[in-house]
Amino acid sequence: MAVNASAHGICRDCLAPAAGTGKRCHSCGSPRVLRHPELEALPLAHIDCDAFYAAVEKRDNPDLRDKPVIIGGGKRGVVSTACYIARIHGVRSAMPMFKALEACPEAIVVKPDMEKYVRVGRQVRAMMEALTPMVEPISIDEAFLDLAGTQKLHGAPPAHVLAAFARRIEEEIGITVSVGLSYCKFLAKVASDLNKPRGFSVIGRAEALDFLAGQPVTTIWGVGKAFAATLERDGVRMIGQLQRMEKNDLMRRYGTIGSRLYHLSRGEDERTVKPRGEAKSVSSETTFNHDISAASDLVPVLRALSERVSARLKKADIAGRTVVLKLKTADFRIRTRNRQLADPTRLADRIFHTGLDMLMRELDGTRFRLLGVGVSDLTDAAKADPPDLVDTLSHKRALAEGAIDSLREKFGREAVETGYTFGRRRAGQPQREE
Ligand code: TTP
Ligand code: MG
Ligand code: MG
Repeated sequence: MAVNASAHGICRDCLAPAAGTGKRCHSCGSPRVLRHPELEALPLAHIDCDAFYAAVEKRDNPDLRDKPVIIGGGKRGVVSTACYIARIHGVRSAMPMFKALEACPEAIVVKPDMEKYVRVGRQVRAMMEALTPMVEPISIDEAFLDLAGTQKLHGAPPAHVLAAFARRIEEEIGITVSVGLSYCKFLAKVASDLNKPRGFSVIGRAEALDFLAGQPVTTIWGVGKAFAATLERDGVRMIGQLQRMEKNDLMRRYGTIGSRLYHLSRGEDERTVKPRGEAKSVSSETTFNHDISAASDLVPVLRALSERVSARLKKADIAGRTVVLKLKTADFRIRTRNRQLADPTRLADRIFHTGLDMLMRELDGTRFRLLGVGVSDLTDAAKADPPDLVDTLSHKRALAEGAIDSLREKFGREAVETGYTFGRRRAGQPQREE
């Protein structure tokens, strides 16, 4: 969305430029006006969703909206997240559930639905990647974005693009985010935390030193409780104190982290935003409870693993051109075999049959402790499995796989089993993926 550039200000509700100094937006009257002298010069953002799991659950169940909500329970019996209403009562992430309920007895506890949160996290990320390819995901609900050089593309400076983004996340996904904008990663991250939820904080170059001086040392990335205690013993509690220390002195006292303290305390952070590298391969493997050597034991496992790989390829909308088989013998020797296909695939059937052909050549009574299969030479799914190259049989199978996938989506993985995996679920359960 193109947003009109303005002098140092924007309304975060209606996105109108906010010139002047008035407290409210002169277009819509909103008090959520963002102003900063460096607003149009700063490119580096950190975006973090607010009370992420809880926000997703509130979105999906409006009855929860005005209530204190805690996501957690399950095996570990701790709080994953608390909504901001529950936080008023002192509930925090990682708190034992019984303590949380002592603090806030009226809280509604919701079991986490990780699949859903991963899905929503991906949607948020996809919307970030529509702004710039320079997105570095940090966790399920946060990422750094470097918007330098995108002004021409967006017809607006980064701050305006980010305000429009935050609004769009609310409208289209139904949760809220907080944005931190600065000139480096360290301060962008610090900024995004300053006025959560629905925050948008800016730390400019001109104010960085003063701002940091008033912050505790724990604000610095990598300074946890233990190291903060060490610093405290040396009489250092605030970043301002670090700013007055010599680099040599800091390094002599604290080693390499001393150099980090020196630079970060002065707002110097050279780290760049690194988009997560494309995956080089998609594979799935399993280690057996007992070493096995018979085709009748290995083949169903290969089938299950091939389906797992195929499902992941389909989900990511990618395909692979080379099928890779991996075996580990009972005496821990690894064998890998590769075969290149005429064209990339994402079909379980093609992965399985290619893998099977390679597997059969390895079966000579050797006992194996691990079997894996995968694809490499990843490409866009658009080029995969051209119908004219796939023979009639596998074309039919492709259609059947599509049908099976949609049945599985409806009824779950266990509902639809192919002949090969039927009854072999335990042996074929993939354990590790990479
Ligand atoms: P955070 O971004 O750290 O927290 P949050 O989004 O819940 O709240 P905030 O508004 O302060 O950002 O973590 C993102 C999600 O990760 C969170 O919703 C739940 C999960 N999580 C845990 O499961 N355990 C934890 O201890 C933390 C910190 C997070
Ligand atoms: Mg968060
Ligand atoms: Mg987070």
